[in-house]
Amino acid sequence: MKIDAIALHHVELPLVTPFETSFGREYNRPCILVELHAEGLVGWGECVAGSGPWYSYETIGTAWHVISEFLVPQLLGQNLDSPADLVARFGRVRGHAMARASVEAAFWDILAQAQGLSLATLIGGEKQRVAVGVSVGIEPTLPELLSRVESYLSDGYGRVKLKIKPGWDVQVVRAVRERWPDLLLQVDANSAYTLEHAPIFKAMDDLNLLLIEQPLHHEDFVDHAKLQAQLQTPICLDESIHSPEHARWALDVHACKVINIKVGRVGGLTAAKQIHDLCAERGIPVWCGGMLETNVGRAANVALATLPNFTLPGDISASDRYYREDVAAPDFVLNDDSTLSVPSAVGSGVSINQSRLQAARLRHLELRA
Ligand code: OSB
Ligand code: MG
Repeated sequence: MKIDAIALHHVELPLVTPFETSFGREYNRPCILVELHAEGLVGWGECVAGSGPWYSYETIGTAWHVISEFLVPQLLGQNLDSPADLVARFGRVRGHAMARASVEAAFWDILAQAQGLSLATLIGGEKQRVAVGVSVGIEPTLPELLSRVESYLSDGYGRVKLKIKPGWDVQVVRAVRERWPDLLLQVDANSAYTLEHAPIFKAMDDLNLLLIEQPLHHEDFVDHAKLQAQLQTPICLDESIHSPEHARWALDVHACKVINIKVGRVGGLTAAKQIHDLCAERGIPVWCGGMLETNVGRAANVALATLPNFTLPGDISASDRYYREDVAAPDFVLNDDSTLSVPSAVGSGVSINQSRLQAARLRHLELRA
């Protein structure tokens, strides 16, 4: 496929409700949408880098720079046979996984269209529905958190993830567990703790949590392995896993028993599939993480989660949990069984709403062969 043109769109949308994690509170969410033109087809990918270097060192600014100066020039006017070909052309780039993943995602969308397949079918997915949950941010008070959880449960979510940080942890999680004894419940610390906090996690060990996500340093495997050895509850790594190699290293040293796969964080769908396959071989369950994506990124997440070893519910909530007016349609709607339906349309299954894109757009760049 000959790549004719690539356009970048920096957009920002207001969140339906502010989202607070251990690194801060967000009211709006930016992203870069990558539009790739080849042989009369148009593919779209979403870059999940944030407004600042909090979750990862990547930001909208670094991603814009790396995509436009280093990734796009590797592709324009070139004939690409496969995603592996594209991945190889980005081989000299160290890091910048979210930038690489967004361009690769647009190429996968085009490839699925060219082959007349849905993205899920193209990558070998088998499910018609994927199990999902909801990630619940830190709230100003416990009563506000309880009413937020209650409202998500009444929407139909069957699995809840609570964001925690020092001072907002055991007591909060215990209160939720006492109110809903059978709820599928997990927590995410976004690296807010050190090994000295081990007693806090031991105190959570009898709360029947599905997993504890990224309690310690965002690059660490060693301390996570020490903590995992003291706990029954599985540790799940998010921030520490940037590639299939990181996944293998983490598993080799028993740093975790579960992995959260995010396409952006691991550098693309090809790498995400490799991590999925490695974990399947080793009996390690995986689930699809989220980055408050628009429907463009959500469609890719839903497709990824159709692979067989995605056995835990993903952070892939329905569209109305994030944005009132998404830049792509149709919206994803929660089914009664806490699942999202996998689009059967050709390609990723969503299309850009041009007027909403233009309304939400802060910056735009077109690059041609
Ligand atoms: O750690 O999983 C995380 C959102 C932004 C950055 C990091 C994380 C998250 C979430 C949101 O938890 C999950 C979602 O998109 O629903
Ligand atoms: Mg996380």
